[in-house]
Amino acid sequence: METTVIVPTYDERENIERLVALLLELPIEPRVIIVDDNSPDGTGELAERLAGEHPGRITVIHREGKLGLGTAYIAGFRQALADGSEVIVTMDADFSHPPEVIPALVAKIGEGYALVIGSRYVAGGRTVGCTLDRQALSWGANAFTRILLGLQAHDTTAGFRCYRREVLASMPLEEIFSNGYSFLIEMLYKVQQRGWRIGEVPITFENRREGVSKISRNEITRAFYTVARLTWERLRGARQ
Ligand SMILES: Nc1nc2c(ncn2[C@@H]2O[C@H](COP(=O)(O)OP(=O)(O)OP(=O)(O)O)[C@@H](O)[C@H]2O)c(=O)[nH]1
Ligand SMILES: [Mg+2]
Repeated sequence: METTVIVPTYDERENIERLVALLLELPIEPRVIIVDDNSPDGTGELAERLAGEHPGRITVIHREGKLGLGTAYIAGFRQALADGSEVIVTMDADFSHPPEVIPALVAKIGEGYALVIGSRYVAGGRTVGCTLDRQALSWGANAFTRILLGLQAHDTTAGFRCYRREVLASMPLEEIFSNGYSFLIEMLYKVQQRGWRIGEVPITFENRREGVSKISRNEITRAFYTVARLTWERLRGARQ
């Protein structure tokens, strides 16, 4: 299956070259789309150089400034759909998401799943290198989100995902206005609501080693608002 891996980047100079090399070596021979938001550290120029070295395998989308992770995914989705990709993977550039798991995610799509999550919170999944309070925050946010929204997946904020083309083509991408973690939660909620089959594959999530975090406290607060908004939508839907 024609597979594309979307990697949003903001200041990932230390990571992107090594990550792209690993992706291009995968047996499933994916194409790569890098969505760079004019990173001050020159990640965009480095990505262009890599694209030049691997003609036809890497596309770089440059946006004028830091517009957020959600719209970066959407820009990547549109490009991958236009390119005719059948399977679309999203992952972080910072090696938190192990590239060697991608073939297993894609294989599960082949088994009939519409969305497959690289998951910390199923048997065999784990997190390494994170402080205990960050782990507790992530675990708590997941439990809270799952219960309120009735989500079946266990890792609801994971950015390591694999979508079947039809799922993305059927989603009202322009209506999803939340960003960052909120985008991931809203997307998962909408995919489940539409009755698509969702699977999970365990991963070892490693905390970022190079570069700095771009996810702010503000983003976490916004995710709570998104869960509240979707819960409200869900309750209203149930009453009608
Ligand atoms: N294009 C684009 N990419 C972004 C933006 N914000 C974050 N990213 C990228 O999205 C991925 C996830 O961001 P991270 O900073 O790793 O977020 P996180 O994993 O929650 O936090 P840490 O791992 O602690 O840094 C990385 O590849 C970032 O470079 C953005 O506004 N635009
Ligand atoms: Mg990260």
